[in-house]
Amino acid sequence: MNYAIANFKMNKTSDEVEEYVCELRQNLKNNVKTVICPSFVSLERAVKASFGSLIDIGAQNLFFEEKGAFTGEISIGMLENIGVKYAIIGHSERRQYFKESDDLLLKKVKAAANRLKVIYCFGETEEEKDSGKSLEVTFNQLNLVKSFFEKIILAYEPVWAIGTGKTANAGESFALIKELESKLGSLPDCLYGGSVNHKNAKSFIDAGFKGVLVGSASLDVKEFSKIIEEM
Ligand code: G2H
Repeated sequence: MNYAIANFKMNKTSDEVEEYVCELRQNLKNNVKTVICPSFVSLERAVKASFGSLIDIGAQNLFFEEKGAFTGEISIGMLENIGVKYAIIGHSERRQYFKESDDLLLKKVKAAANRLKVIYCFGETEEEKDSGKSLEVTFNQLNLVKSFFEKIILAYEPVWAIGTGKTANAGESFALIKELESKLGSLPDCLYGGSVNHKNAKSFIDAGFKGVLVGSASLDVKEFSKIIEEM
């Protein structure tokens, strides 16, 4: 089963998310696990709109504590309670703009792995790639969560390819995944993310990725439906 996961980032109101899910549910494929990750405030309506369809709903982030004085944070229990099934952890935008550290990401994965399906993102920056550090950086990012490999899925998102229109070469990217697999023993299902659209989605599946994590191109329901169709 391949995955098509939409990461809306900070886009779309709840009305727009509901309308999107209602349209998308007409255009699904049995062999593609489709997950929509809207903002926190739209999650509950997205779950309701997806009810009885093949779509699952995911959060873009979470906090590792269950409750308490953590102003502005959302717990796993709160997500479970409204029917959220997936959560993205470690997206490069969280690492870069919100300074999420390895220590924090590990706590999040540890807290969520038994309760939600975690999509753990990893990938090197352009600078790291240019200095020949892709393998070292991505190995360290994965090694951090190695003990949770049986419970999570991965998304390789080279930072230089995110929202830039520069797509990584599918074959070269999967070669890196193979190297990581041989260094780490085994790897969970790994998706590709970074400027995916309906024209390039299939190349990542053909190369060996188990699906795609789509940002900008997922915002248009017709384009995201075409991506699903291509897989
Ligand atoms: C990478 C991706 C989705 P985009 O962040 O997670 O976004 O497809 O816009 O590069």
